[in-house]
Parts: sequence; structure tokens; C-alpha cells
Amino acid sequence: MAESDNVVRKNDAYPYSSGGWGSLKAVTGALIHEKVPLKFSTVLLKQNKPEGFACVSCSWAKPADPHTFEFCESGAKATAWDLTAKRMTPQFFELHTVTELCAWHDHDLEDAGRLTAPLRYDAATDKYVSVSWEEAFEDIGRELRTFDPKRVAFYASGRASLETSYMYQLFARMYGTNNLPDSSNMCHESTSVGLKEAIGVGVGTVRLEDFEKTDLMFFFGQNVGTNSPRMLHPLQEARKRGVPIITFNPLREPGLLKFSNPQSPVEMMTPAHTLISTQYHQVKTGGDTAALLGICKIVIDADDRARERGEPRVLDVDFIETHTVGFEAFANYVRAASWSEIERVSGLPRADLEAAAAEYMRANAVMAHYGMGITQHRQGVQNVRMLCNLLFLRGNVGKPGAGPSPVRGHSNVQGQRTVGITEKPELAPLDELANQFGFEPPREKGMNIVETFEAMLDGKVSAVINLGGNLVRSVPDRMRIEPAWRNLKLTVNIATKLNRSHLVHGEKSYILPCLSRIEIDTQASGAQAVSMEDSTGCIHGSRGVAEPASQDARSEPLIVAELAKHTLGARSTVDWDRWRNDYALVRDEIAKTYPDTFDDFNKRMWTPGGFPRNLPARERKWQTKSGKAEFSVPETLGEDPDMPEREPQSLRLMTLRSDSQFNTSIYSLDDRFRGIKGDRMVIFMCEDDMTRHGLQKNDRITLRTIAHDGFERRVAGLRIQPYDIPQGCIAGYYPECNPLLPLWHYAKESKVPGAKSIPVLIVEVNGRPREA
Ligand SMILES: Nc1nc2c(c(=O)[nH]1)N[C@H]1C(S)=C(S)[C@@H](COP(=O)(O)OP(=O)(O)OC[C@H]3O[C@@H](n4cnc5c(=O)[nH]c(N)nc54)[C@H](O)[C@@H]3O)O[C@H]1N2
Ligand SMILES: Nc1nc2c(c(=O)[nH]1)N[C@H]1C(S)=C(S)[C@@H](COP(=O)(O)OP(=O)(O)OC[C@H]3O[C@@H](n4cnc5c(=O)[nH]c(N)nc54)[C@H](O)[C@@H]3O)O[C@H]1N2
Ligand SMILES: [Mo]
Repeated sequence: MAESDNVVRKNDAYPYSSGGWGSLKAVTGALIHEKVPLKFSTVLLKQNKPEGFACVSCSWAKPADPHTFEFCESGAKATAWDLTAKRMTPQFFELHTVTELCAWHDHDLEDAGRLTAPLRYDAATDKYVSVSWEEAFEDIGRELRTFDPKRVAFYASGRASLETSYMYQLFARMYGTNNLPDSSNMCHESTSVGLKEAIGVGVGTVRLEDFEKTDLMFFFGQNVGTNSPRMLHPLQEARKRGVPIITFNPLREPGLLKFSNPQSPVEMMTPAHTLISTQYHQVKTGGDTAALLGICKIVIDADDRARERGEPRVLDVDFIETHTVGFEAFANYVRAASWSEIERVSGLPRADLEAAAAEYMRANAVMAHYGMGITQHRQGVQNVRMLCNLLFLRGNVGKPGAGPSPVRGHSNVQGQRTVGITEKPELAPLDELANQFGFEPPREKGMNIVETFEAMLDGKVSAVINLGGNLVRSVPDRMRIEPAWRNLKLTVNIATKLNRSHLVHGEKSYILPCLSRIEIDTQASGAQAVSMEDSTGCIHGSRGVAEPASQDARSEPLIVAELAKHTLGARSTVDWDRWRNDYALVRDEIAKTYPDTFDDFNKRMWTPGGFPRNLPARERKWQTKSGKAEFSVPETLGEDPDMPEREPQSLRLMTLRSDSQFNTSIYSLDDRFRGIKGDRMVIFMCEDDMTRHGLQKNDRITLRTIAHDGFERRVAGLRIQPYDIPQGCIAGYYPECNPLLPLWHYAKESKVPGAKSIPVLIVEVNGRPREA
């Protein structure tokens, strides 16, 4: 199929390519708004540089040979958000009660600036009041000692360094629990489970160098222009070599269509741009397993015919025989699958899948990039396994230029798992920790995010420690969660900025302001550095370059060390003071626990481009149950068990990000790429559905979740925005739509909430009830 058939359409009315002048304007606007001092430009020059700091936005790889401006619009906004000149001092809290602040918008809370001093909630005045660090640590330690450790959860949001994360998990385990829920539980846990089963490692296998060797890329459910824009550089290079990119996404995302490189004077001066996607398939939400099945069917059929005719085989027979199990069962399932079902569930005509399969069969090295559109479904793990099935057919794992490429979110979310933040005891180095630190770690499974909140609803959680994050906003079922969160005995928030989770506090609540890693961190042994792992499994050092937001903010490693010391006391053999004074000592311990990856950590962390973690699947060594790469037969075509076919008016809601937010941090109410200004209470809907539901542009609707568990889940005041999106599928923003997402609507094997397929009905239009 010609490029233009699938990509550039007459009705593609979006003037927004990613990058370009719009991008520069957006960054400048953010700087002015944040009153960021002029030295900001020198800070940006050090972003993602071997001797500088790792950006606090996404986790995309940092090249060994960086561009002069190795940052993007999103990264620059995230940096501006941290380096803002605005401050939230204790005086601010004297002026505002917590009840009053609860009425503030998420944007306004964080926009009021960086937290500067430790605070404790004071019930008598309903205000956060200033407290000394020592008093805070002592009180928190004393409180924690009174709880059953199994009733305490230690959340980690994914931004904290490897050093902090390692200390944090050790603290939790010495305290007596594996309750280490993390943001990955809401994000790429479907990857961690699915890839582990399929290829024996829970992370992607591609590295930056593979972009130079690939000859085809897939993009499934990842919005690169908004969420990992620096990845556009290697994509653009690959496109210049003529590498096709085939995208599967319900929305025509401008950031996946074309790219103007702000670092290329030619593209900035002329309307020239690089086309990103050479084929763009608007799969139905949740239809990826079906679409992948269709492609596999064409490939296997072609191979069956080739074999019958004695022609060269289409499958990589040698790879399948030597390296995989389960092929026959999978192939038989695929041969039996019906085209009408594939077309119905994927929403794509067979011809489109044939066009994608034709490219796939021509290519020798294929990468599959993917994001939340794959993982945040009831069938999230199955989706990941289907992607692997497709790659296996032609040996596209463990060879240059090929492999699965989950594009991770938070800048160190992958790394925190690498150093032990997990509720699953089998993934943690418990024996090594026991030997190294002379204690008996808990062996039973801890709680992940969904389990923590289920337990909280049952009154079985006493305290939550938050290393970053904004859980009452980011988890499902906000209207049920908030009252349960208020019943906690203790909430401790290590944070850079105030957010709603700090306001919906427990009986006792602390806010402990921390440094951002963009800031200079000086401890007793001198200036400190930290490290992170990027999306491609490479580990980098990071050194702060800006003045700290406040003399009374503390580094994350220091805060964790002090919490551990004050909680564990003589129970702990660790000299937490030495660690907080010199993070190099923490890295030595990480290297002892994980010698395969972290040997000589302190030196190697400054390797340009980072040093790679140990990834057996890259060498075609499969640490799976069978010792081989495993095909798997999907359970269903991807239909959602919570999506009642019999409700003809039902719609499938996906919740998404704009370019002006980082998760629950809302930089502004605009969504430049999708052409939205000043409003996040928006529902994107196709014209057909608008007609079917009798709606006009700008009508305000109320959505109700289809669920029969006795809870009424509604969000009102959502404005209708006509958009190019498949029929029956609608989109809205995260976190505004989270009250609609039931806690039990998650991927079975990974418990990742199904944030991309919430079954909903329209129950009100412009304030008037509507019959379902
Ligand atoms: N600027 C910015 N950058 C970020 C973040 C941010 O909030 N702002 N968040 C960070 C984090 S934590 C993460 S996890 C990543 C998230 O980055 P992404 O993985 O890109 O996540 P989303 O923005 O949720 O969008 C997912 C994309 O999937 C598509 N989609 C939805 N449902 C389906 C489906 O069923 N099938 C297919 N094929 N596609 C579907 C949507 O249209 C959308 O384009 O970004 C990280 N980077
Ligand atoms: N409906 C729906 N829900 C979703 C998603 C979705 O797509 N749809 N996506 C899910 C995903 S992928 C994720 S990752 C989660 C994210 O969920 P969370 O981890 O809970 O949320 P964040 O918005 O990333 O956290 C923001 C807060 O972190 C703090 N912070 C920022 N920087 C730092 C720092 O350097 N150190 C510390 N200690 N704190 C800091 C600030 O106080 C800020 O307010 O949400 C999930 N929820
Ligand atoms: Mo994420």
C-alpha cells in the first residue's frame, strides 16, 4: 500500500508536527510562566549529557554522542517545573487550610512552587505546620514501630535514583515487609510479566545502536511525540535511511505523523518535515491482539504456501526450532482464526493488515515499540505476548536491529525494579540481602498497587510511605480511595511539590521536601552523584547542576537513610550515616548484591551512553520456565470481559496524557498536539458516534461506568470534541477520568489497571439525564 494511503489524509487537519517552532514556543512559555532564572539555558545544556544530569521526564536512552540540545519540549518543561522560582514556604501554609487547598486544581497546587521545609499536619488548625527534620524523623520512626509491618506500604513513583531505591527497598525489608508497590504496577507491569514469560527478561532488548541496524519498526499504543520525544531523533535517522514505521493507534496522534526537528535549521526554516509513520492503522481500543493475530495469520499462511511449493520459507525455521517452544499450538490457533472476527475486533480491514504483514515479511530486523495502549488493558499481558509471537515468527529477538521495545515511563522506573523494588519475593535478591546485611528478609509476597488499595478499602492498611507520586490521583476509583486514604494512621510524603495526596492526609501526615536531581547535592563527603537505568537497559550517572530550591530541603538518599535509622534503630546492621554521607558506598553495596550488572559500578556509571545491564535474551539465552522463548496462544481476541456486548450504547474510554502534563503534574490545561486549549475536561469522539448519540461539539456530558458492583462511578462536565477515532471508542484525560476506572478492572496476570478500556455510558447531556 502506498505511504499516502495510510498516512497523509485530506482530512488530516492537524497543523501540529512534533518538535518545530511550536515546541520552542511552548518551552519558552513554560520558562516565563515559571519565572525560571536565565541561567536555565546553561542547565539545559547539561541535560542528558555524560557529565550532567539525567532528565526527570521520560526514561528514553541517553546517547553516548549527545546532540548539543539533548532535551525535548517535554523534558525542558519538566526541568522548568522543577527549577521554578516559586516557593511554597511554611508561611504559605499559615495562610491556607488543608480544606481550602483541597478545592484547588492539581495544576494550581504544584504551580505554587517548590516545597521548602518539612511539614506536619496539625488537626487543631487544619493546617500543615513547620516541623524540624529531627522531630519528623523521630516521630515517623516511633509511629512505624507501632504498626504491623504487613500493614504498611512503601510506594515508589519511579523518579528516585538507583541508590535511593536500593536503600528504600532494604529499609522496607529490614522493617519487615515486601509491600513495595510502585508506579510500574500501573504502567509496564504487563511487560515485566509478559516479557519474562516469553523471553526470560522483564524488560526490552533493544539498544540505541539497534536503530542503525533495523529495517522496520512497529509502534503500538505509544505516543512518542508527547511522551518520549527524544526518541524522535533515532526514529528520524532511521526514516532517513528509508526504514518504514507502522503505527497502530486508535487516535491519529500528530506526534506520530510527522516531526520537525527543532535542532535542524532546515526543518525549522521551511515547512519540511519527516513523515514518522509510513502506515497508520487506527485499531480499535483493545483490538491489538486481533490485529497482531491478523498479521501472524498472513505470515503463517504465506509460509504454508511457500513450504508446499518448495519456495524459500517465510518463517525463520531455524530460530523457531532451536530457540522456541509452543510454535505448533500457536500456528494451529492462528490458522483456525476467522477473518471476520479479526476484522470485527481490531476494527481494521484485512487489506490494512496485509499491508503491514507485507512489510514485516520483507524486513530482516524488526523492532516493536509499544506503550500504555498495549499494557493498560484487561488483556495487557496477552497483548505483550502477542507482540512477542509476531517477532518470534521471523527470529526478531536477540539479533541486531530487532526486538521488543517497551517504552518506559518515569525516568528510573525500570531501574528501581532492577535494584529490588518489587512486591514479588522471587524477583528480589533476598538471599543476597540476607547474607550481605545479616538479617532475615520477609519471604511472603507483598502488595502491589491494586492489592494495597484493596486492602486499604478493607481497612487493612495503617500507613503509606510515598517516595514521590500522587496516588489518590493516579490510582483507579478515586472516589472510593480518597475516604479510605483519610483513614490511614500515617502518611509520609517525600516530594518536591504539593499535590492532592498530601492534602487527603492520614491521621498523622508529613510532607518531607526533597531535592530534585537537577540540583546540586552536597553531603559530608562532598558533591554527590546518583544513577538511573533508561528504557534500553543502560545505566547512567547523573550530577545536579542547579542551586537547591531550599537550604531546608534534603536529598532523597538522606531522607530514606534517616527514616530507616529512626525506624530500625539497633535492629539494622547498616551504617545509614555513612551511606547518606557518601552515595558511592551505596553503589558498592549494589554491586555486591548484583555483580553481573553492577560490577565496578562507581567507575562505569560515567561511561558515555551508559553501561548496559545484563540481558541474556539479547544473546538468545532464555531464562524462561522452558529455557526457550515461548510462544503463547491468546485466551481471547482481546475483548474485554467487563465490556458488555449487550449494552448497545456502551463506549470504550481510554485515558491519556497531553503534552502539558507529566502524569498527575499538570503544567497547563493545553494539549498542543491535539489542538486543545485551556480545558482538560474533554472527551474525544468521532462524528459517527456524535450523530448516533445526538451530540454537538462542546456539549457537556456525564459519563457513568458500566459496572454492577453497587458503586456509582461518574464524571460530569466533559466537553465533546470531534476527533478522528474509531467508532465506539472515546478518549479523555488521565487523571481527570480516574474516578471512572474501577479498581478491579485490571490485567489479570499483572494487575495493571485497564486505563485504556473503561466501559462507560453517557448518562447526562448538558445537565439533562439521558435514557441509556
Ligand atoms: N510529556 C510527558 N511524558 C511522559 C509522561 C507524561 O505524562 N507526560 N508520562 C510518562 C509515563 S509514566 C509513561 S508510562 C509514558 C506513557 O507514554 P504512552 O505509553 O505513550 O502513554 P499514553 O499517553 O497513556 O498513551 C498511549 C497511546 O496509546 C494509544 N492507545 C490507547 N489505547 C490503545 C489501544 O488499545 N491500542 C493501541 N494500539 N493504542 C492505544 C493512545 O491513543 C495513545 O497514543 O510516558 C512517560 N512520559
Ligand atoms: N487513568 C489512568 N491512570 C493512570 C495512568 C493512565 O494512563 N491512565 N497511568 C499510570 C502510570 S503509567 C503511572 S507511571 C502512574 C503515575 O502515578 P504517580 O507515581 O502516583 O504520579 P506522578 O504524577 O508521577 O507523581 C507526581 C508527584 O511526584 C512528586 N515528585 C516529582 N518529582 C519528584 C522527585 O524528584 N522526587 C520525589 N520524591 N517526588 C517527586 C511531586 O510531588 C509530584 O506531585 O499513574 C498511573 N495512572
Ligand atoms: Mo508510567
